[in-house]
Amino acid sequence: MYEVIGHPNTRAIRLIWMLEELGAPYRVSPILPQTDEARAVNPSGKLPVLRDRSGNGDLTIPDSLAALHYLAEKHAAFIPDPGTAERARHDVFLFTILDELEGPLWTKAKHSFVLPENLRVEGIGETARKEYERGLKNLAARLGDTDYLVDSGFTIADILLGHITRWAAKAKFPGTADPRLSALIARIHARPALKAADAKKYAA
Ligand SMILES: N[C@@H](CCC(=O)N[C@@H](CS)C(=O)NCC(=O)O)C(=O)O
Repeated sequence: MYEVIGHPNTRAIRLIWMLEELGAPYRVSPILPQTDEARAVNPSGKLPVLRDRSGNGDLTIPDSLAALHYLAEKHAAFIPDPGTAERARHDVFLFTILDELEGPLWTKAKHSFVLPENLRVEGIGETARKEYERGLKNLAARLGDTDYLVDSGFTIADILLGHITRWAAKAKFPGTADPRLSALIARIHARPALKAADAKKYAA
């Protein structure tokens, strides 16, 4: 049984979505970042944390992308084999999405409500929006003619893109004008596992 520690309003939804895709048993502890409970499992107070007590030990993974990799490799699903061209292509998508799309979104969030007010830089949101827009254009230019980001099918890179684009819509960041990228995003958002993850409600 896995435990996802973190409210689904946070990046924890990535792990809940992945566990639904895998059909693996899990429970969610819907705690908020920077609470005593969060700091008890991750000294930085950041969430999510994945806990796996299914083996001999008690493994905690305090990062959503590390946890997605762990789950994908453990279940041999939703990630291309290591050392292959497909895996390299997958990892390019994953890391550039993290860098060029999540980076600006997180900058906007930090300067809107995460950082203490005296550390927030006014006007940085507009720079972040532009950077995000450029990241979307770069991503559209890299797309192949495939149903998901890589040829072998749905992967954790699609989960990352699906989560980030929903987050961007909430932050009122621009969508893409590229028809192939918007079709890909719609396909990712239509995954039944995401609907199942969304259907579960947790108190904050
Ligand atoms: N790279 C980490 C980032 C985790 C993170 O920053 N989570 C946010 C919530 S989605 C958080 O805990 N923010 C509180 C803070 O940064 O102090 C991951 O992907 O898990």
